[in-house]
Amino acid sequence: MPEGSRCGFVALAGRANVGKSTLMNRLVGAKVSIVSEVPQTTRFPVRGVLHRPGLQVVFIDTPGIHKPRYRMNEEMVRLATRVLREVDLVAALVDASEGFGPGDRFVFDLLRQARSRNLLVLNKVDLTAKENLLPLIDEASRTGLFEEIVPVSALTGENSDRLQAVIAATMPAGPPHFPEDMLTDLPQRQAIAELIREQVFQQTRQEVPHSTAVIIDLVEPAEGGLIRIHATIIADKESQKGILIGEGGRMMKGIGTSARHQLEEYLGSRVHLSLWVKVKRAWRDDRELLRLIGLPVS
Ligand SMILES: Nc1nc2c(ncn2[C@@H]2O[C@H](COP(=O)(O)OP(=O)(O)OP(=O)(O)O)[C@@H](O)[C@H]2O)c(=O)[nH]1
Ligand SMILES: [Mg+2]
Repeated sequence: MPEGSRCGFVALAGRANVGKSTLMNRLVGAKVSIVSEVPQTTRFPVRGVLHRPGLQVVFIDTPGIHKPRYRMNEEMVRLATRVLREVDLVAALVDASEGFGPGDRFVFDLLRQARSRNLLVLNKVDLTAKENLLPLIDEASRTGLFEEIVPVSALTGENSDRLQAVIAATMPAGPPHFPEDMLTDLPQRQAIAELIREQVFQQTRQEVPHSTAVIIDLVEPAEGGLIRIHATIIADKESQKGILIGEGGRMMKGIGTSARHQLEEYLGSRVHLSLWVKVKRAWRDDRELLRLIGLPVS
């Protein structure tokens, strides 16, 4: 072990949509986890690794903690809660522009039960006046749960250096866990599915994002250095299939074009992407399918 080397695991936790994935990408300095304005975007823990001389921090972006209505969501919340007990530090996030609500207090209760070391991140400070932070800092201090309270904007990067320094200071001694150039351990197929799903989440509305999943059917090198990808978007109703395809196939085309750009950037080569839409009723309660999309139902 290199002398003075430190390495630790840090969970990013909180209710849905507070900016956990945006913050992880900011701290790691690369796009590792997908982001959208739709709550419950992240469906399973995603690891992102920060490398500094003598220091490695393995961040674990977790699904937003929420009231589950389907087996899929039960599993999302179970995985997120389990991570709290497995890490050296929990960075709990709240949306500072909204203040604390019952969802945040529920997360605080989980932290208390997990007996984790915690710090509190007041995110989205770009959306609120500084004086609104004081009552939040006050209330958070009174819980006795947090070693530090750090206001940041994951979107603009404001104060994220300070957050990084606070986190780094708490990391235990130990050798690096991941090789130097590894930013995530997400398997390539799953990363591809996530990038396509991100476009579905960003381009559709209401219930459609929540009722879709993406399955990768094929990834293979083709002539001219091209990578051929076949993927199926699963919907749970005919009507959602209709929305996903759109008038004259317009929605499918929009999702396909932006997903292809994202995939080309991620894979560093040209991509030929074919997308299909299939209806599979009640897939969110289907163990087989959940396993296929990376949610190992116990
Ligand atoms: N203005 C502002 N928006 C932010 C900030 N951080 C995240 N967002 C936005 O908030 C929305 C949710 O961000 P995500 O990073 O997907 O949130 P999350 O906590 O990972 O959400 P789930 O995975 O659904 O639990 C997106 O539209 C982000 O662009 C911030 O600091 N400021
Ligand atoms: Mg997320």
